[in-house]
Amino acid sequence: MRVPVTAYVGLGANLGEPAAALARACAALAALPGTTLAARSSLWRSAPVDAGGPDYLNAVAQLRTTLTAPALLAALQAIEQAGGRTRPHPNAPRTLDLDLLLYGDAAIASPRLTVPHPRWRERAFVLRPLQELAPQLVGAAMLDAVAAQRCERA
Ligand code: PH2
Ligand code: MG
Ligand code: MG
Repeated sequence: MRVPVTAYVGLGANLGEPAAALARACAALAALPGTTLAARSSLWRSAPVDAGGPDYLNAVAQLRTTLTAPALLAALQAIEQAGGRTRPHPNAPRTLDLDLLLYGDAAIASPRLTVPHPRWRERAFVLRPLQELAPQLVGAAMLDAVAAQRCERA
């Protein structure tokens, strides 16, 4: 048996019904094999970063999982597909985006997967919900650096 790993997943949506999409995605995460949904952040409303379109709803989920990181990534992509995700161009508005932010203390750089997520420290819509679940991972200086990004509890 593999030992469970604590992983953090960023959830986002800015098309369709974002709150419903995020709720369904959390249920799908909780139903993954070998996985429990340990905690879920509040919903945060955020201005699009490096992108256009409507405001996003964002959240972070904390998982305990025996899935490998590549298996978890594949599962996240399958949940995105089930949520109607299309990929017309990078950073296009989306009905559901699930990003693997952290997988234990693993550092992975493969063609398909980079963990920790390369931009997790730069984004208020990741740091603020993550701070609710794992304050030890989000220092005050990190939050100061993203203070100009509009991001408020929904
Ligand atoms: N996701 C992006 C690009 N920009 N902006 C916000 N506020 N929230 C997101 O989830 C987001 C974004 C690419 O995945
Ligand atoms: Mg993303
Ligand atoms: Mg993504």
